[in-house]
Amino acid sequence: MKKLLSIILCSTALLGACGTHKASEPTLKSALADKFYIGTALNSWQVAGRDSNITDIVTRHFNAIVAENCMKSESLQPREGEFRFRQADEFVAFGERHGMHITGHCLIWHSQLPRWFCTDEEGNNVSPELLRQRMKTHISTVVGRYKGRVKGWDVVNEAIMEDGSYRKSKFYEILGEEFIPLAFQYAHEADPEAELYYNDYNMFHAGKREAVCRLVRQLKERGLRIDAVGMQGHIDMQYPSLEEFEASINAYADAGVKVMITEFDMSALPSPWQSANLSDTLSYEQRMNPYVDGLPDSISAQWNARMMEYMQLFIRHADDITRVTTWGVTDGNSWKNGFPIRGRTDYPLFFDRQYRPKPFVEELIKSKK
Ligand code: 9MR
Repeated sequence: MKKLLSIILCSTALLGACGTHKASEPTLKSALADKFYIGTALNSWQVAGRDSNITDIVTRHFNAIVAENCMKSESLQPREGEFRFRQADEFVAFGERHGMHITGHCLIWHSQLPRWFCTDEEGNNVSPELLRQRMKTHISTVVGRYKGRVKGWDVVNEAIMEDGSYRKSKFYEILGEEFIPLAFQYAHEADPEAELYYNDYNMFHAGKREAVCRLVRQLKERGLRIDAVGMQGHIDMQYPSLEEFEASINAYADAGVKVMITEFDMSALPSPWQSANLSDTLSYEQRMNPYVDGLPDSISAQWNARMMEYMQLFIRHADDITRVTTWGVTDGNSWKNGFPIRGRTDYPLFFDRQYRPKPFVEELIKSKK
């Protein structure tokens, strides 16, 4: 009975997610093959193949993957000298099994950072020498393990603020600006063939744009390797404008690096940071989580149109953009359901909760037939 039910489901709503497609049918990755890699972030549950519909989407439509969480320092080295590689090993093996471009995310980041890394048992900052040594050990162990297999690394993540100043992270407090070149140096020493990236959000802000371009130039002047900057694309229905985003793509390309759209998703929900012009009669919770039962057609149409405009922008810049990666596979497993407000129902990704491609994805695929 169960089997019968799953056959019926497969042949109706879930067609497309049940492996019933012909190998020759066009997919996202075939549609974009001459433009850039099209990637997705994967969590460990997805890597383990717990949901075969997800596996089917990932292997049919994407040719690049990035680890959503399992390669962050708190996962890889929760205690000093105790490396835990099981999930990262499985992630890399998944990518290799499916012939995908594999990105490691991320070596040095102020968040998801175990406390021991930058502070001693009393909570005081460690000395610059000790931090340099810990960074080197972490980076060379991790990059060294996946040498030749992980094609590129987000070496430093989110180190610069919107106004162009450096984030006052522990790394910055202890080592100053120097922690960034050091991280790039250690990563390059561990795998000279690997591409190295700087990755950050709000990369369309003019202040951050200028500071990141300056950083790229400084690294290059010092003879250090940096191949690309990752523009995390966590956008919403209003912000940023395509023009702002495009100005940053141009600026980074002019600074002499490739551009990657690394964490692409678009929230369909009102943002607590913008004054949402919604009815006062609803409670705050309802106003901020208005589409629990599904996205209304009119909002869905706007959402798809804006996503298409963004994809067309990326396609126009395909000479400079090497990869576009969505931050998750289907709406149901996006981090946006829990951020910046917990427990909402958001619709930010390329595939919906029923594993169906969104209309703009179908349009993109069709446009290449
Ligand atoms: O999607 C990730 C989520 O599962 C984690 O809980 C979160 C912890 O900070 O990190 C998320 O991924 C982040 C990425 O590593 C860096 N850029 C911002 C992403 C969303 O927070």
